[in-house]
Amino acid sequence: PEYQYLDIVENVLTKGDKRIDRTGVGTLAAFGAMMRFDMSDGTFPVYTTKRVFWKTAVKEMLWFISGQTNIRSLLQENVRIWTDWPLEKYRKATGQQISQEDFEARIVNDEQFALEWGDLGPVYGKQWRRWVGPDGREYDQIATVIETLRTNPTSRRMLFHAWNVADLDRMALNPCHNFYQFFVSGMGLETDQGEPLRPKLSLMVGTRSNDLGLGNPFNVCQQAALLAMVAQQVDMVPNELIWVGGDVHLYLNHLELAETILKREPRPFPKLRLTRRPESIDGYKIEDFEVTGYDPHPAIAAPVAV
Ligand code: THF
Repeated sequence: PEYQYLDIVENVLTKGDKRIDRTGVGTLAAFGAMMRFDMSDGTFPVYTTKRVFWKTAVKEMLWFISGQTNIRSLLQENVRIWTDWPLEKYRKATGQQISQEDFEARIVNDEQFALEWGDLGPVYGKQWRRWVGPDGREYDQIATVIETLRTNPTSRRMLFHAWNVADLDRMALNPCHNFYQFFVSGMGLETDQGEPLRPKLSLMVGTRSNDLGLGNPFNVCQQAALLAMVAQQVDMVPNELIWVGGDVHLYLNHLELAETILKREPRPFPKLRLTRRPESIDGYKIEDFEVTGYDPHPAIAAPVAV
């Protein structure tokens, strides 16, 4: 279960440093945290002390992988977690107090409107798949990592990241989860019968800023999903997901949420199985994720700071 997460939440709640943050909501913050999740037995680290909408989180990961940066394709999948940023921009620019529902409907139904108002700038998907070098060449970091995993799995350079300094001021929000590094162990091993054993693949993710109430549960399960997909593509077994956080914080309007989950008894994590092996990392769909044994406590609604 999620004891590591609950420890971080408790530590921030009781000892966090109070400050007014960029959003004006205010946080309690601490610096430097790590969690390790063993996925080698099929465990899918989806927290249970509140319901986590893991399909939404995995759809967001599929959207990153697709290289897209417009909220239109998210909304077509009924994922609404990125609407607030373009909506705020639209309201400020036009002075119109359009509702979130009307804005989302317009993004979905009006392609021209979506092109003009739905793009988040060069955020995750762009940097992961089409990082632009000084000469204009585009770099597909994901394809490179997968290629290196296949050809040189002891490499210490199997990583991708989104902190493209030159692009930061054109992003709706600077990337929170940045540094994704892979590590392979157990190469060249066989069973007693001489059958080759699949190597084990681990993923470590460095996060500069983490909203413990909303973002963290999403990030951990979607990063676990990424590890499962990449491992399947390169014929390895998922091993450990290691999550590292810099500024880890609780928004001041999430303190009740934090107290509630700390009072609840965590339950075992569910299991994940990929029901199909797509041709490439680009072929995954949400239907490929089969999650069994997820029995969470009730969801807790909480506002997102923009
Ligand atoms: N900004 C802040 N303040 N917190 C974040 O977690 C965050 N993100 C992304 C970008 N900026 C952030 C956006 N990710 C939810 C979940 C993830 C988000 C934003 C919002 C959210 O509201 N989740 C609800 C409902 C989910 C639903 O709509 O189904 C939940 O209960 O989990 C961190 O990456």
